Amino acid sequence: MDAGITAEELQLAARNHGIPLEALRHDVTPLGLHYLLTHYDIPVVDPATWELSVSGHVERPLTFSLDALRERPAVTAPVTMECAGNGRARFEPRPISQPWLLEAVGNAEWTGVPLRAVLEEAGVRDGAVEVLFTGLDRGIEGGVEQTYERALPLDEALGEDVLLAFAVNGVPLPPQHGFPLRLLVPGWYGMTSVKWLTLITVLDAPFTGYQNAHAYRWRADADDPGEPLTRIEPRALLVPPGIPDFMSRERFVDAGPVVLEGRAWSGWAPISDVEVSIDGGATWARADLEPPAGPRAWSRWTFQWDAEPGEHVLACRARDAGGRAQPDAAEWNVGGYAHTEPQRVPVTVR
Ligand SMILES: Nc1nc2c(c(=O)[nH]1)N[C@H]1C(S)=C(S)[C@@H](COP(=O)(O)O)O[C@H]1N2
Ligand SMILES: [Mo]
Repeated sequence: MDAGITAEELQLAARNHGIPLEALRHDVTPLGLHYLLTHYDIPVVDPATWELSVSGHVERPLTFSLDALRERPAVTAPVTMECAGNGRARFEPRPISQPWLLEAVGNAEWTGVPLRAVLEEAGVRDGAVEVLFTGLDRGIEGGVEQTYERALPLDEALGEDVLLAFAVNGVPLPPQHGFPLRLLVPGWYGMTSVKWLTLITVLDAPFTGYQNAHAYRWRADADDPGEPLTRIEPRALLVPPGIPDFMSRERFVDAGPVVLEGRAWSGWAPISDVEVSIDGGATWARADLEPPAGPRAWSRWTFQWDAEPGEHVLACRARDAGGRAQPDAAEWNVGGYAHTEPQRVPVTVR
């Protein structure tokens, strides 16, 4: 990573923490170890007066209290979430925003009401094209004052696994993850899953607000309108083995057999292969892959390494069943999104 990290980037990094990579060992990421990303301030919400309203291009506008939502049939699913900006700080030049290296990911068990049933109850009218999800948090971004809100194509909003989630890992959502209710769109990058949700508006024309029209697009340069980011690109991460040096976090491992382990995920298709390199990507060998806990959960993988004394650079990379794979070199883009170049972990074996 390039030097010269700014005080503004540090300010963001201190608010929005990532998963410590050793916590990839947990099948379900414990709360507090899951990554966090909040553009503005975390609101304090009174659950007694909070309401969800469903309106716009529908037959019957609806309003729900939190209790009314909790009484509906709910489902629980393990879902891997990742921020679209994961890897941003590895681009050169570094796009200035939340400076993630690799750690903007987590896999939690989310409980909520299927959005589809709520939209069916409201009766989506002919001509609807998108559904807009509005949170309670406000701020200024790119010079535009706004409430955090994002729209999703109607067919995606009607997807079977899309949830209005009120619990995570068996407890009510904590404030930082969107209390009392958030959208959860499994398989899509995190920006889609609007926290502190209070309005659902069915639209008969595409939404042109900031978070869809300007942010979260693959833009080659400032003049490029770009294409929207949608689903999560495949990625594998490994738990750095051995023990770290405090400052550099370089790893020290004793010679002999070492079981490397990690996780891999894709929002497009199930993970089909994970490969590991112990020579910095010159040669690759297949890791053993375990089945995921659910269709939208990450897959655990392991690799038997006979660690020989010396300096090594470990790396890993994933491919999904649709043929999407991590590139050797990520393509630079204005927002610094989807840097999925393989992770590299230098290790000294003693
Ligand atoms: N209302 C609201 N929803 C939001 C955000 C936000 O700032 N405000 N951040 C988004 C982004 S960019 C990500 S990556 C995820 C992060 O969710 P988490 O903090 O629960 O991990 O929430 C998304 N939903
Ligand atoms: Mo994000």
